[in-house]
Order: sequence, then C-alpha cells, then structure tokens
Amino acid sequence: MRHRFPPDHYANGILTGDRLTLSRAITLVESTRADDQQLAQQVLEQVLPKTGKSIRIGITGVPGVGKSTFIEAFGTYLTGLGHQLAVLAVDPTSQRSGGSLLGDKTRMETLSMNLNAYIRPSPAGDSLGGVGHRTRETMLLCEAAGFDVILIETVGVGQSETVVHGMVDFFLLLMLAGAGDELQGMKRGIMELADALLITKADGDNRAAASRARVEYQNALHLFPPTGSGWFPPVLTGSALTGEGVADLWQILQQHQQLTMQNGHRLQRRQEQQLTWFRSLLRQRLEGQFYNQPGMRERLTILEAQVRAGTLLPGPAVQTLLATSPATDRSQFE
Ligand SMILES: Nc1nc2c(ncn2[C@@H]2O[C@H](COP(=O)(O)OP(=O)(O)OP(=O)(O)O)[C@@H](O)[C@H]2O)c(=O)[nH]1
Ligand SMILES: [Mg+2]
Repeated sequence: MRHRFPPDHYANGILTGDRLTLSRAITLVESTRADDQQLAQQVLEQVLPKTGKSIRIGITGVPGVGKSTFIEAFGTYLTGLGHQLAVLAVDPTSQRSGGSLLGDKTRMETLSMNLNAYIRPSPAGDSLGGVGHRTRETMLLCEAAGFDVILIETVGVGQSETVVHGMVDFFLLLMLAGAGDELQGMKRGIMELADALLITKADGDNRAAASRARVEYQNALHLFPPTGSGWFPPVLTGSALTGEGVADLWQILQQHQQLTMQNGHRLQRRQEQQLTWFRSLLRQRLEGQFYNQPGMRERLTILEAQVRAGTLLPGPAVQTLLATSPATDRSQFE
C-alpha cells in the first residue's frame, strides 16, 4: 500500500511548488477510498487561501480539431512569457480508454518536457459528475502550487463541455473550417457557451477557407443574445504549425480578464460556479447514499418489473421506495 503523509506534508509541498507532492495530492483527490478522500479534503482546506489566482481556460472541440496540438503551441508560448501552466482534462471516455490525455502526452511532446508546464490526464471516474468534481479540486491544488494559467481540455462528448464551462473563466471553442456544424457535432448550445471561437488549421490550402469561416461564424455569433458581461465573443483563425492566433488568443484572454475583473463578472461567474459545484456534489452524494442502501438493488428490480408491466405507476413506486427503509422492512418484497 502507498504511504500516506499528514495533511501538512502535502500542503507545504504544494505551496512550495513541489511537483511530486502535488502529484501525490492529486492522486488522493482522485482516490475513491474514504480515508484518502478525507485526507484530500484536509489538504484542500489548508491550501484554499492560496487558490483562485490563475486564469482558468476551458478548451473544447470535436476529436481531431487540433486541441492537443494547439495547447502544445499555446502552452509553449505562455511558458516562454514566464507563465506556469497546468493542463488538465475532462474526458468522459477515459474510463474506457484509460485516459486519452495519456496518449496526448506523447502529442504534447515539447510541453510535457517543459519545466514550467504540468500535464495531468483525466481521472478515470464513475461518472462525468465525478470526473468534473475531481478536476475542480485538482485545479485548486495546481493553483496553490503556483500555476497561474490552467488549461482544461475536453472533447465535445456528452455534457463534458457544460461541465468544463462550469469551472473556467474563459471557454474557447475550436472549430474546423468547412466541416459543417452538424459534422462537428456542434449543437448551437455550445457556441452560446463560448467566449471565443478559434478556427484551427488555418495554414496551407486551408487558409482561405478558414478566413471565410471566421467571417461566417462572427456573423452567426452576432445573432446570439448578449451575455450580459459586456463581452462579445471574437472569432480568430489559428494554426499550430505557423503559430498564427497564438499570441492573439493570449491578448484576447487578457482583455477578457481585465474587463470581467473590472465589471465584477469574473467574481460573479466563479461564485455561481462554486454554488453549482456544491449543489451537484450534494445531489451526487445523496443519490449515492440512496442507491447504496442494503437491499436497494433487489427492491428496485422488483419495482421496476411492476412499473414495466404497468401494474404499478411510477408515482406510487417512488413513494414506496422512499417511504420504507430496506434495512428494516423488506418483508413486503419477499
Ligand atoms: N495543418 C495543420 N494540422 C494540424 C494543426 N493542428 C493539428 N493538426 C493535425 O490534426 C490532427 C489532430 O490534432 P490533435 O491535436 O490530436 O486533435 P485533438 O482535437 O486533440 O483530437 P482528440 O484528442 O482526438 O480529441 C493531427 O494529425 C495534427 O497533426 C494545424 O494547426 N495545422
Ligand atoms: Mg487531444
């Protein structure tokens, strides 16, 4: 079994920027063991005053749009400016594949060797909600360790964009030129979440198409209702090969940061995110507690069979389930 240290050990190591300790603390956060979880919470509490000082950026887009490649270019640029960058991922598919950002580490070759960058693959989780919760805590640990830019990559699968949008200050949507919205799996909803759009691979033969797409998307975005933050999402073109768009994006991020810090929207957004986090965690825990009651599975099986057959309505079925404690009263199901 792995050795555990007292909470101070982790907290002190993190606050001095020690990578090994940071990684160990993240492993605690990701652990499903109750004692690890308790230790993780103690560590988080200790470092909490040192969190919140980074720019939190979410990046999404369909598989193959160029997220990893762009992060490699953008991240290298940022560390060149003296920033400390952490790259995290929310990947609902990683439970099956064992962490796709792991494979990405090889794609982010330069960045993974960069001493001012820290790449952490998505935790394998039982649910998207669980993965999101752990990524939030990991983000706080990274902030306490001194990372001032946090990039969270997610592939546009399921609701993962919404989860990531709910933990960042700035949400960037990468898109391909000429691929068609349907092809990109882009529900209108995702575009509405974006603080900026970046048309990727704007190089070689693709340049002209990328420029056209930029104008088209900019026009499309004008039709969306204003966000209320005073920010109008710009559309840029970019290329990881030529470096186009990299510096522009950083400039836009800073403008956004400045605006939303001045007008109070960044604080408001973070406060709302914290509340949403709390509520979703509470919901998860309640659900977990409920379904993990002894005998629950059997009771559910019986009730669901009756509901399916139409002999019991969902209303009374739920009532029955909530009213009786399976531990004390199982007689009626036997
Ligand atoms: N020409 C060109 N090709 C690019 C650019 N960026 C990425 N690519 C290529 O596009 C392919 C996909 O890039 P990735 O960065 O792996 O895409 P991704 O969005 O991270 O994909 P997933 O991790 O599968 O979701 C790779 O073959 C890259 O070499 C670019 O700026 N220009
Ligand atoms: Mg990738």
